[in-house]
Amino acid sequence: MKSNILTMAAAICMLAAMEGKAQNPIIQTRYTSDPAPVVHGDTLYLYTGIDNEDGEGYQKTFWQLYTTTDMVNWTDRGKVASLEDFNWAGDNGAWASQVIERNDKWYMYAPIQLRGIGVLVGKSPYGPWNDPLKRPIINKDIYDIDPTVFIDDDGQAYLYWGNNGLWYVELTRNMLDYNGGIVEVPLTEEAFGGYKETYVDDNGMEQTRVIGVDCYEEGPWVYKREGKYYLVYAAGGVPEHLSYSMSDSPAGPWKYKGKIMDTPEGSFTTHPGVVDFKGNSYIFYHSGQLKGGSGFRRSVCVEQFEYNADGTIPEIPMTKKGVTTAVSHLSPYERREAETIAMSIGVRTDQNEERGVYLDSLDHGDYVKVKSLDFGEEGAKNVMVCARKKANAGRIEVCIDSQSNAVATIDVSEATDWTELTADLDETVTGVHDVYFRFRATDTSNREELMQFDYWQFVPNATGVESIATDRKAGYKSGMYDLSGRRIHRPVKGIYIKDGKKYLK
Ligand code: FUB
Repeated sequence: MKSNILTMAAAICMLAAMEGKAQNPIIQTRYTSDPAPVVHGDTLYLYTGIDNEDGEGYQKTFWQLYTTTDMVNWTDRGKVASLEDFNWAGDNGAWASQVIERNDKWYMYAPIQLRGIGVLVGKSPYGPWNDPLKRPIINKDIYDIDPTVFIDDDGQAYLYWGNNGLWYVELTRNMLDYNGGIVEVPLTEEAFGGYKETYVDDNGMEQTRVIGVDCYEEGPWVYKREGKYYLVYAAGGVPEHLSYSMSDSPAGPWKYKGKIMDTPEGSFTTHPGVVDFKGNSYIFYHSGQLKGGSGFRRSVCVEQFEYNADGTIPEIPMTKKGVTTAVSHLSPYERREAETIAMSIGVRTDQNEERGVYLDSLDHGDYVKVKSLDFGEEGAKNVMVCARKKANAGRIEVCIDSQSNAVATIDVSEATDWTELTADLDETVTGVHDVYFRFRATDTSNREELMQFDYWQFVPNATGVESIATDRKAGYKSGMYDLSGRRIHRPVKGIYIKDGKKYLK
């Protein structure tokens, strides 16, 4: 049985598909929240919190990583860190984290709600992580959440955080301690457009109200751009919107600059992450707009924007369209993970030690879209998928630009274990195209799951590339070969045809 998120995601995505090119929310396979983007080299790493699919309230136990090189296709890298990485954490409270790289080490500042902010150190953006302190780096009170970390041009690193208040420390060079004490940032009208005041209402109940036009709430995101310091944050009390302040120094004083974005659809919180990547500026946030979503089941969205000439940030509309233009093209001739997705319907990801992350819960009618693949001038001649059958016999249709334009069909019904299966394309595909992988049942009255899908790769039509198969009959092949005929990755298992009979190897 498909879970809520999937059938409902299907509905919203259908709508999106009808609209043409909708990309928000950018992840459709689960509820993601509290986006923390970090750019390193050619890649944007997006750390997210994961919201529970059932029930109300936050049940948050791990963080999930997604990566992109083009801003339209997101590769699910799986559970990147969890409460289990801290021996002092409980079994809930993996709230909004942020990750930063320094001297080839990666630091994840992660709040464990009610227990303080921890810091994990990893050798790569994927971990594995170590908790060298074995205790929180910050543990002042219950408001120690939402850390944001930033390294200034002079090498001084700062950690800011806070709900219902904003604090910062100057981190030591090893990023694991701080000099001086915790500094509280005054929540003045000048700095944040207003402040919250507590009062007792006519029924004797304690309430809060905003004095002024705006106020800081939580979720700070601090960065420097062209000599100016920016502090973007969730503002206004609940429901939250995004606002920002600027300063000439990381220590302030901050000057309120206005609202950036409205309260997101379906969520009483929002949470910013702002980066420049490949010449463009992007703001990440979360909303409750994935079907089945709510204030406790949020989904990460992104919008592109341009700074005003004076460095201020314009008001940025939230759109369903999101970012639809790829900043670079993926090559279809490299092995691609099936969990590299621009848009999907009905699809889940799962992971294990042996395979890493793979697509699961694939039913008749589900699909994955991958955007802007560059097939080049020579084009592709065939395509390989690595999949395995689950309960129901089915096939993968590989379509170009539209779901009604299948150029190859791959039968997965005999792949009882992970198998590389190849099919020739009905036509040579050249130039830049979107690719759909459609999952179809042989018997559509059987509603059981069809298959799992791990990776795929096209083979170019270039001179010298004969085939990717040990046996080319009937389109069942295994192994991938480079121009000199050398195998470039090991087949998991192949179906071979000899004397008209199929053999599993
Ligand atoms: O995800 C839990 C909390 O919701 C975060 O810490 C806040 O920023 C809000 O997004």
